[in-house]
Amino acid sequence: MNTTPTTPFPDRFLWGGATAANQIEGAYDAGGKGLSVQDVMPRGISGPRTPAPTPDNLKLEAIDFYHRYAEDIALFAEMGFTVYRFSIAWSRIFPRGDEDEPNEEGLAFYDRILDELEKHGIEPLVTISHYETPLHLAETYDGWVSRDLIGFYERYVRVLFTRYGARVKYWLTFNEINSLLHAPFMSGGINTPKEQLAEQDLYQAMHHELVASGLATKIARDLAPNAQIGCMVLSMPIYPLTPSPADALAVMEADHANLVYGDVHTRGVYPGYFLRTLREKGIKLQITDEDREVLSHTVDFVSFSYYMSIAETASPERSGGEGNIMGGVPNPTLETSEWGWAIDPTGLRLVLNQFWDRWQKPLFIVENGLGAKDELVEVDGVKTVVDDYRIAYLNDHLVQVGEAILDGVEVLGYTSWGCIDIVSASTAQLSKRYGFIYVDRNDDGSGTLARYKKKSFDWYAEVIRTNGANLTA
Ligand code: BGP
Repeated sequence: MNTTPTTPFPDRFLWGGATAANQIEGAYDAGGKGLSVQDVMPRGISGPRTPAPTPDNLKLEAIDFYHRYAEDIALFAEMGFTVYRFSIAWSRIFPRGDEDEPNEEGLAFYDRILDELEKHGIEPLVTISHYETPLHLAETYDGWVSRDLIGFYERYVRVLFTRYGARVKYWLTFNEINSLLHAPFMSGGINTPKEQLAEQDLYQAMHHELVASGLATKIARDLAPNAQIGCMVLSMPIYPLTPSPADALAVMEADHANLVYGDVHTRGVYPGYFLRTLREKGIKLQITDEDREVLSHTVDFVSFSYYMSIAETASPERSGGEGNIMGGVPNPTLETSEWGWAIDPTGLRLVLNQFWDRWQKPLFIVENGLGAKDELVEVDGVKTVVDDYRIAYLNDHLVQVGEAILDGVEVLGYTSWGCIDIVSASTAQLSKRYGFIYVDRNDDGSGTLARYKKKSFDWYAEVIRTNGANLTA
């Protein structure tokens, strides 16, 4: 009698974790790296930019992955990772962003990362641009408002595919491309202050990024023929605050604002509802015939981040949103994390079904996790964190991924966000910890940078070893 425990996860399901260069590497000016927008955002998305890097910006050193990557990747391998998502810092490769030739020291650093991953049999999943636009491009060209950025991005992508195309099977063009309108400086390197930014320029920047993403997909067919190119969006199921048709309409309109990016990446054209938005805003996008041809190069898969769901209402007294970047109103039926993010595992099943039904493209969950205040303790003389709350959060969300797979959704893999403690994006804190591995560094910059396995480290290793059979509904 077959005693192997059953699991909905397919045999080749990829299990791992995700990070981003600006949140993990540190060494912000080493190896020829130029400044990125992150180096002048000491308080993350929620704070002002500074004229130059300031010592209170934890990202300048982060957790020093730049020097400790071999130790950290060995820990990922000990958990049994079969995939690891990381970003390449654009300003390590092109320090100013508009040079003709790349920085060899930067390229060599990512060669070393790929060597370590290869040594452990871990598949690399590379984000080409993860909120890390070179600062020079922001300050000189106003970031993606300028059509010149398409050419700079193309040059960057050609270098990456030529150098790494044979070693990297999975590429993501832009991290959470749909956050652009909400976080223009962090997401699009747009230097003009948000309150002074004309909508015409903002939507033109969106168009430039979508064209650049399509161009990366088109180029990959020649330079990296064995690679799969994915888009990456921030997912956020939206529920009507009341069953009123007005709230249902508010949900449809909020959903459209998020889904248009995935629609363009998978269908290759702007949907009618988006053209209506442009008409009603009086925006006339500058779109060339070449742009239209480039947009027709659709992605191979859709990847996304999932943390929370939100509610939406048409009523004028709607309160401010709690979302990590997007708007919406708090959902009174859901508990929230210590940072106010709604905890909704069912929402992950809903968004997997919505994306699959809408786009019929394989899906990849490339961010999901719980940011929490962890306490380092000693258990049997060993330093650790008893993070049962994180195990419960991840277990409940992974159970819902299994439900979606049983619903017929094709899911390629799952990389938990912040598989090791790193600097948060929205607040630039280290105290908002996501990892299976605790890093001894605090918000005031103190700490030894030592790594300690949390209780969730062994739990996740068992999830991977059993391919999800140890999850409890
Ligand atoms: C997403 C970003 C990630 C990560 C995540 C968690 O928007 O793509 O880079 O930071 O948010 O958010 P935070 O780090 O603010 O907790």
